[in-house]
Amino acid sequence: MRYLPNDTIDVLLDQFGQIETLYGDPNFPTTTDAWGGNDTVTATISQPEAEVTIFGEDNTTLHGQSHGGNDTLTVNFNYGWNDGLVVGDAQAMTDDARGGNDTISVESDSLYTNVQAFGDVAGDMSGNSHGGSDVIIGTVGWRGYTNLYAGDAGGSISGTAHGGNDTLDITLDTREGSAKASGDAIGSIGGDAHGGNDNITFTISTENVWAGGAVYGDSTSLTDNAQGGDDIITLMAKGPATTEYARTVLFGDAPTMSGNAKGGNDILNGAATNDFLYGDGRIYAPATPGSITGGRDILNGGAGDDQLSGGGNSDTFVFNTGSGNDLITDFDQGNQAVGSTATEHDLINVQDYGFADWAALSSLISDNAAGDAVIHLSANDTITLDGVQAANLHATDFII
Ligand SMILES: [Ca+2]
Ligand SMILES: [Ca+2]
Ligand SMILES: [Ca+2]
Ligand SMILES: [Ca+2]
Repeated sequence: MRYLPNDTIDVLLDQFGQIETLYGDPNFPTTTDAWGGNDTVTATISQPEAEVTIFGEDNTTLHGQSHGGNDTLTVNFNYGWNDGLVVGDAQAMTDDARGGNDTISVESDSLYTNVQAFGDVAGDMSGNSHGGSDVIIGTVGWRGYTNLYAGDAGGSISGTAHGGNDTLDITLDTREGSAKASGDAIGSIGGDAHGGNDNITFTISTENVWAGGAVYGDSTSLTDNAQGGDDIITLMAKGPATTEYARTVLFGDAPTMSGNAKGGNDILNGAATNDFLYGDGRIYAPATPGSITGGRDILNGGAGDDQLSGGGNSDTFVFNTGSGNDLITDFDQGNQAVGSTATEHDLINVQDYGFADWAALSSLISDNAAGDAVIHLSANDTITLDGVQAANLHATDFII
């Protein structure tokens, strides 16, 4: 094993249109195993149209037993109209390569600036490679619309590769902007690969209306025999009020699940905005009926009028006082979406409302004109269960 040095690199981009590419360990060996240094790379941008690319190791593939170092990579965006690509380790990883435990900070509240930040690789993870445990802190500024963050890979994860257990903290510090954040990959997770157990906090500004995005616990698609990790996704909203158009979608695993994919057991928390929460995915294409397995997820939309979908398996929906007018789309029906005949038993937790008993709660449940059960938690808070009639609800469906 060759060990590479620990470097400190500081670069100022102070010219209009300046383009810089920085490597913590340039010429990382590709024919022998190597261990990257623990590098600190900082870029500061003070002019428009400047672009920076940083790799904690090198723009190459980590092979064999190679191991990325634990790098600290920072870009300070101080002007606007800038682009950044920041990668904790390399372009790709395969064999038994391991990503380092990196800290990436790309806090941009400057205008028209877009960032892509990936904890391990810009491209794909294959073989039996493993992502590190990375921390990514990102901020989106005014009219940054194509910001992408992933705990492990900008591309896909396949083979028997594993995503690391990462922490992402992304803030849309703007009235107009958007970002996508994934615990593991932006592309698909396939083969026998596993997503890591990630913790993602996504904060949107509600001072206006066009800030929003999408958060994926694992990736944009899970296919083959892929297994989603057990993720915690928390949406926060800062600003004076719930806004009509701030829309964020949270997926415990991935929007599309196909083949024999398995969802992880995820915890999703919405904000005061009107949110969409999916415990597993939204579009299912099982290889055979029932071949996709959902995770046992916990969903809490928070305040606002939220749409909640647990997906397959037995999920818990939690409602605290002031929960707004929410819709559960698939109460006890998530397994049907993947063609399974297995029964599931979802639960609705309304403990925070302090009902005395089932008699008190059941007196507040009635069908609406469409024949769907509506639970009137308070004068301002309701839960509507799409496709379920009040007569079919029982004390055992609730945590009171
Ligand atoms: Ca991860
Ligand atoms: Ca997950
Ligand atoms: Ca909400
Ligand atoms: Ca589920």
